[in-house]
Amino acid sequence: MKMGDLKMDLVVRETLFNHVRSWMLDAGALIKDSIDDPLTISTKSNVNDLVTEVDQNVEKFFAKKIKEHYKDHLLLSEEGFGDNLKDTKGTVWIIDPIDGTMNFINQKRNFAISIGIYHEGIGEIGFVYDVMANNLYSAMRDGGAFKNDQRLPLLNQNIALEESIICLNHYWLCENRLIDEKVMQSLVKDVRGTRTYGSAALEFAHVAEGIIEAYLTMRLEPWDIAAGRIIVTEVGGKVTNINGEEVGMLERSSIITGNPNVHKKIVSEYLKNIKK
Ligand code: 2AM
Ligand code: CA
Repeated sequence: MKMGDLKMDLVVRETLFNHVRSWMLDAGALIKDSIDDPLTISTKSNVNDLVTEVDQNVEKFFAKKIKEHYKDHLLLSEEGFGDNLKDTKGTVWIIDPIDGTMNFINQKRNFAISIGIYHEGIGEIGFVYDVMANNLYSAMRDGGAFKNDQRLPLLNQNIALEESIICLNHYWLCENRLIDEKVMQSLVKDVRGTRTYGSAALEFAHVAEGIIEAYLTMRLEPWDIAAGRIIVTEVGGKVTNINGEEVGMLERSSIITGNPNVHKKIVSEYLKNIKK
């Protein structure tokens, strides 16, 4: 294989981008139309790990579109209608049909459809759709990131940790098996404020938009971050595990994403000694 083959053809990519954008809006309209209908809720790994028929139907909607229009593409997705991937070869759609399922069920808002498209392991296209707010975040590699039709500026490099808002799940401030909660508590004391939105994809989008400076969490699946990392990267943000190392496209990992200097400071001054 020649080096050039690793990158997706620009015309192919733009057509693909427009297809995904239009299907994303169609899927969002289907969700909005049925938002007040009664839900069938099931649990997965534990009582708070939830899935509904809507999660499954949105994933099936995209699986069908991919089969119809992009037969040679592969699908890695949360709810079981995708392919069994062994490596990062080819063109892979990584889909979370509803990221923030608990919000979807309890709040009927603050959830997103998340789609990242990778070609030979390189992130090419990312979409995060905040369905109820009707905000579509998107990016193409080296093409910048957008919120709806507005290009997002590069992140401010000079913001200090003390002026920052960071997002994290409050669970990590409680005594737990994985990390030292005292380090997390000192981080929370040092920043300007904390938030928890409960949708990793949206938290990535908010980092890209520059309305929060960082988001960190201890366990994420590939579909939680696939789209968001492409969007954050396009505005100069960082995405690593809590040791500051790159995370592979198929890995389940801890994650910190953020403004470059805030990310650097949190990794080097707080997360270095956080593992139990
Ligand atoms: P989900 O709604 O698609 O399950 C909530 O803090 C965020 O973490 C959401 O993006 C949620 O995705 C994700 N999440 C929840 N439980 C998880 C788990 N056990 N492993 C990985 N990600 C999880
Ligand atoms: Ca999900």
